[in-house]
Amino acid sequence: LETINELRSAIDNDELYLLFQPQVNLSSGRLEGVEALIRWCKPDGTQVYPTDFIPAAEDSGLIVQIGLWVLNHACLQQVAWKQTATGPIRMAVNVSMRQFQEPNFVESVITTVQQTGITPSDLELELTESIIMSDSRVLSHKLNQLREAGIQIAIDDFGTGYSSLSYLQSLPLDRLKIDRAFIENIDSRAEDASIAAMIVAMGHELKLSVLAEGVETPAHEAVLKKLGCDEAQGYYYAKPLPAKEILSFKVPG
Ligand code: G
Ligand code: G
Ligand code: MN
Ligand code: NA
Repeated sequence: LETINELRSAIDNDELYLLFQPQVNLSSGRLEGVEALIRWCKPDGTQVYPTDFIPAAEDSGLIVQIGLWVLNHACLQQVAWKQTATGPIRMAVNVSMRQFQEPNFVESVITTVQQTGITPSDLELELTESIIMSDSRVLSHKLNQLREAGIQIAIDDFGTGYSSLSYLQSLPLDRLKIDRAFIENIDSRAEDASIAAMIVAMGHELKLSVLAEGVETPAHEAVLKKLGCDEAQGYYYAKPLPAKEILSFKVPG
């Protein structure tokens, strides 16, 4: 409860901010997009990580307000970047289950898109596999509305759930993000390399782009390139960075 009261005032007092982690195209070696990741700095300087406040924010429903704050700031940042010489950078925003379940979720996203002026296809919503697995007509209706609006959809932490090929085929999706658990030992455990290979093949079969999360070493990258994985994200390229560092970011190698 203490956390919730502090978090409520954090929104009003500008204690929340965003970091952005680069997403790199593995064939062109170019910066393709960024994932927005929320941070909270308390007035006394203490940093609180999302794993320590997102669950409480979900339980209390405060995540709805926080989610809108994130979406608005991420879109404004993308629009500002697009006006620089660097050109467009896709902006990925995490969405929690509670947020997605709000009856006016899609409407609020579309309103934010219009108010910020972001090109809808420059925005990607990251939904967890558990949201996708909540098989319902409401889910597919919401995804179809987002698709019609031109907004992209990625499945985050993919491979940890049990989505089937035929089920995924019925949904309007754009990208699979391979969970970092499968990347960690991709260069040393044949089983993990096989799972990653299967996800890449499955994604491509479904005409989806595939991004590997948690790429930490050149060896991880080498295996993923060999598998034909489209994009990668992780500490090898950069940790989540303040906005002003994104424009000077250079892909290693
Ligand atoms: O940034 P970090 O790796 O510490 O994130 C930890 C977890 O918090 C991840 O699961 C990430 O998806 C989640 N997270 C980070 N930022 C946001 C956000 O803006 N909204 C939601 N719903 N989750 C976020
Ligand atoms: O669940 P989600 O994929 O949104 O979580 C993103 C989280 O993963 C962020 O908190 C980010 O800090 C973390 N992260 C990003 N890159 C790496 C990495 O290469 N290794 C590890 N261990 N964590 C990472
Ligand atoms: Mn994510
Ligand atoms: Na993830």
